[in-house]
Amino acid sequence: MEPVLIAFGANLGNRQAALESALHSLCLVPGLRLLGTSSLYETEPVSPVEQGQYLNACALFEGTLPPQLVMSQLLGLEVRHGRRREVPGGPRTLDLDLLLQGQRVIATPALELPHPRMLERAFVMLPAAEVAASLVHPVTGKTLGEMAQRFRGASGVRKLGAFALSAGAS
Ligand code: PH2
Ligand code: MG
Ligand code: MG
Repeated sequence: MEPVLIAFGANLGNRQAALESALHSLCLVPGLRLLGTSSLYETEPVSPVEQGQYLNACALFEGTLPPQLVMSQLLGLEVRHGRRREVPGGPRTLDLDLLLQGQRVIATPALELPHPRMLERAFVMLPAAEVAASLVHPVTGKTLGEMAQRFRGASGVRKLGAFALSAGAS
């Protein structure tokens, strides 16, 4: 068993429904077990492409699934939720990023672990630290709680309510 930390984002369509539906689907994947979720956050887009506000959140699982199979689950769910990769960095119906899986460090074209941009992003680090403060980043050797400190009070990231499984999610 190892911790598997996943970031969720959406800024097109029914954002909350997409995030909750993806969370529900991930809970049904054999080899993944949900340990907890962050709050939902509404965040300003960080992109050169003009677009609407995102909903972001993180969920912590424990799992026995190899990271390549976690990634293929995430990509499949993005497609099922109507993700089109038209504009790089453009708006999206669902974005699922594998941030960390245990202490694995991987650099292949298909998969990078830890996620290469996670440490720069308040919209990732604040929810990540909320659900997994004691996880150690395998490259910096610091906990997510420590590394999220610099984003406390950051503008453009607003905590909303709970990110949880709701009855109608599919
Ligand atoms: N994702 C991006 C680019 N910019 N900005 C916010 N606020 N939230 C995101 O999830 C996001 C972004 C590319 O994955
Ligand atoms: Mg992303
Ligand atoms: Mg992504």
